[in-house]
Amino acid sequence: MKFQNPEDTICALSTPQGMGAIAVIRLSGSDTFKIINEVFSRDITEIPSHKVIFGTIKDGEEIIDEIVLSIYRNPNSFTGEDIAEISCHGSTYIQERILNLLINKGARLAGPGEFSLRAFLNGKMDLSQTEAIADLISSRSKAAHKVAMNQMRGGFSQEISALRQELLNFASLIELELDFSEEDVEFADRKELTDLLDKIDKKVNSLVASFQYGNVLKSGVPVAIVGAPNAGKSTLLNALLNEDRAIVSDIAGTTRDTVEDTIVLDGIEFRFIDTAGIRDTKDSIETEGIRKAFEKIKKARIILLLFDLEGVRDDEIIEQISLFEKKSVQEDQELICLFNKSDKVKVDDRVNLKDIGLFISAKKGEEIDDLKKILVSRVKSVSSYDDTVVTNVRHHEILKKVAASIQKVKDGMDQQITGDLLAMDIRETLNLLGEITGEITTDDLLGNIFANFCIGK
Ligand SMILES: Nc1nc2c(ncn2[C@@H]2O[C@H](COP(=O)(O)OP(=O)(O)OP(=O)(O)O)[C@@H](O)[C@H]2O)c(=O)[nH]1
Ligand SMILES: [Mg+2]
Repeated sequence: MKFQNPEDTICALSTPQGMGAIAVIRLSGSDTFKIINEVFSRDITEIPSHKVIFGTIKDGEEIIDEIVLSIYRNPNSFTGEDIAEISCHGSTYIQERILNLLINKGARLAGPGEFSLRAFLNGKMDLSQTEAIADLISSRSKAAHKVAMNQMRGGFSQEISALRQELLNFASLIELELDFSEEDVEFADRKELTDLLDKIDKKVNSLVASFQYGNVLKSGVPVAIVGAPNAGKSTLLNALLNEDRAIVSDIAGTTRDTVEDTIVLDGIEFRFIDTAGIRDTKDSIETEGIRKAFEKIKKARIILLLFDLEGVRDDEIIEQISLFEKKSVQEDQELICLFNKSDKVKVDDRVNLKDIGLFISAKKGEEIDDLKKILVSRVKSVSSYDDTVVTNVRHHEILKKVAASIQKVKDGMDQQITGDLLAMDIRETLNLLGEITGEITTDDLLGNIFANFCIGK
């Protein structure tokens, strides 16, 4: 991606598209105040930073709106540049008129994430903090909010930067040795370097592992509801969501496509996926539904395997569970067995099932609260969102490379490779760590990151 001129003064709507009570239009760059002075009813030249003033926006003699203007003078602003924020009435017509007016006076419409890009380029935030803004904006649960907030406030960056700094000190010492190569001196204590590498290795591996948890916190924990036709999967989905989301009927094969919806339990977002009942069928649409069901099972973090207690013996159920576990449950997935329609049978007789799952009545809503508690505890048992967790795919990919690169350095030490080769391998690790925080960047990297931002941020 080619960046547009960073010298331009940019403008964009920073509130959502469409009508609202108020809309905010943001302007950033060196011509900000000059442009504002041409369209605003008051001269703002003498108005200090961080002040809010009332006035009108005018196109020639025509008053477009009564607005409130917020002024931030560089370098004390989000982007580090002069910024003005126009809070106008949220009519789409007014928004359009004001934006057009600003563009006519010399501003340019901002690209996606261009305000954040400038904040990064002007040293207001590092790259991972800037990325956290996008996560913060899209957070929908307490957990997602908390990890994004921690990352935005620099918790994650500080850990990475601290590791990088320590390693950098070592790299410098080793490179210094190279300057004295004739004299056979060792400035960098190899034992200390090994300890440091072990420490970084441990930290990086725990961060890599935290992604599995971090990723579900951010995008919701996918929970697939599976089982034979008529087991009550759709009834269970409806009970969990507390609404009539999926069609329920006593006809086997009612659900053909997958039906998904989310709820937040104890601060964590869960995405439930109701699937087509699994059975042998000649119906081509149903077959496609079953194929989709298996696809969803593969991607789920938690699988709810549902059985109809009525008319099926315990040993049959147990056999089916073990078959399903072998065939369809991966190592990183959790399986929860549910025995449904407990209102229709004598549960006390089903002693063999007692310890391997939960008796529920989806229809009567019985034990659904217990199920919710189990779901939360299964997610929380993995980690806590108070720790630093990696939620960003890019960071995860880089950290995996860092782990491999550290291993290479360690191997090199074991094989007592020469200082110059060691220094090169350490440089590689340093560069990778630097890519997370943005100490090392390329236009391509920045282009990819900011292309996913919304315009106006
Ligand atoms: N008595 C009783 N009936 C239930 C219970 N749960 C579901 N049912 C009934 O079982 C039938 C099938 O329910 P569904 O939720 O449509 O079953 P499903 O697993 O989604 O079925 P398919 O979509 O065909 O795979 C309906 O008549 C439900 O009312 C329960 O806990 N108790
Ligand atoms: Mg169904």
